[in-house]
Amino acid sequence: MTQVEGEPRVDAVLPEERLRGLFREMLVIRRFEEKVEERFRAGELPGFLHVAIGQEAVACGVCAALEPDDVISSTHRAHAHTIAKGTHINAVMAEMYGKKEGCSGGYGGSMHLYDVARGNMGANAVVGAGLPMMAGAALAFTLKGEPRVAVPFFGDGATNTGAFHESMNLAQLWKLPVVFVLENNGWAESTPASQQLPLAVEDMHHRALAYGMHHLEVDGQDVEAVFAATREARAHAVSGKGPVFMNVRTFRFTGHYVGDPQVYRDKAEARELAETHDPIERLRVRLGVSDEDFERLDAEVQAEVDASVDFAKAGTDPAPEDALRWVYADGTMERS
Ligand SMILES: Cc1ncc(C[n+]2csc(CCOP(=O)(O)OP(=O)(O)O)c2C)c(N)n1
Repeated sequence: MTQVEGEPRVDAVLPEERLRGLFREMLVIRRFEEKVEERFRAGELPGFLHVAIGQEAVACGVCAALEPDDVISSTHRAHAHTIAKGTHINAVMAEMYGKKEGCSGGYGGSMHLYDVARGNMGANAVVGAGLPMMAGAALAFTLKGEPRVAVPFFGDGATNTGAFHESMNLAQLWKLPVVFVLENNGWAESTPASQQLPLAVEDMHHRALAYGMHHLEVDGQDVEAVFAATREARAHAVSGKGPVFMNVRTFRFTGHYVGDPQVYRDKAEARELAETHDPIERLRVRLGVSDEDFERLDAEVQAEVDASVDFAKAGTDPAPEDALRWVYADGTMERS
């Protein structure tokens, strides 16, 4: 991680208790995603499914470093961000099953998870579409004088969209409190970075330099590093010095979507990556969690995830007559 030039160090070190909490959270997300993958393959879940197995430390490290009033936007790979921002897995699982008890009332599904009360302004299936929303939220914070930051998560593929460049440009021009979090896993669907970007993945900070924006390089498999970088980025952005771009290097252990045969990828290499760059295993070693303690915790977490499936299955189907309810304004907004 590179420290922002001239920035004082902020409280960027996690006490062990919080680190243990993050270890548990990362495990919850991993087991949750394995479970939704299993249930999807069993034909129980409608829609399309993208998991972020291997990227858990990014979501958890970033969200742990934010204040409760800060907001995020997410992508088609949204489960980890949503859980890390505080939504209970029961509400996320119920959303997977299209139930009213889901965090989006059963209308969104995997790619459209949101939870405004917890500062999750929504996952978006349109690549790059969360960035202008977060620039807008940050503009509102600035105009109202509120010390909050807006944080879009996005992938390397999204950095090729117009929405990315417009948002970066305006955010820097107006010194908006945005922390841009690039989850740089080197893939956009089946296209490797080398075929979709004129820059190498490690050189992605040039995207920020083009706008004169501060940037940080972060090891996304190390939750402590992600946390520390986000604390610094947040301090910088909220102090009125302008946005920060975080190039967070991470790995996608699985296919783009559940069911992706990954014919474009060397499977042995992907397997090896999962063995050598697992953020959960890395933290397990760092914390010295014994096999016995891990098994106990894992069983507890697995039981919680299983219970979320029971919760979801017992949920209520949205009524067909409510289908357009969230499409149009409900009349509470006055027209001029
Ligand atoms: C505007 C737009 N273009 C194309 C797509 C199709 N699409 C869905 S995911 C994806 C790849 C996104 O890659 P990246 O932003 O790197 O995110 P990652 O999948 O690595 O998390 C594409 C091209 C889309 N959903 N929206």
